Amino acid sequence: MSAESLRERLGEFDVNDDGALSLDEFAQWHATMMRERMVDRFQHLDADADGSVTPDEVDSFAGRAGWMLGGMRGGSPIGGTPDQN
Ligand SMILES: [Ca+2]
Ligand SMILES: [Ca+2]
Repeated sequence: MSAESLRERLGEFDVNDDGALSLDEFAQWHATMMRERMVDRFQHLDADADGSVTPDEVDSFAGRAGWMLGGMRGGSPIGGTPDQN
């Protein structure tokens, strides 16, 4: 995302049009950006795009990307002692 499009988006969330974002305005902007990222992540997880993420889809995504698992595979316990060889 370029700085220019960020500036444009800032304008969208500048509700009282004073040229700057108050905390409330920024919170709205931030929530929107987070939501976009969250939706993006959801769509990555939702392999068959049916609008719901099943445990199998999570497993398969984790297997593909090592997402949130630190790339662990097989029987390694999640959250166990770090294994850095
Ligand atoms: Ca404002
Ligand atoms: Ca699905």
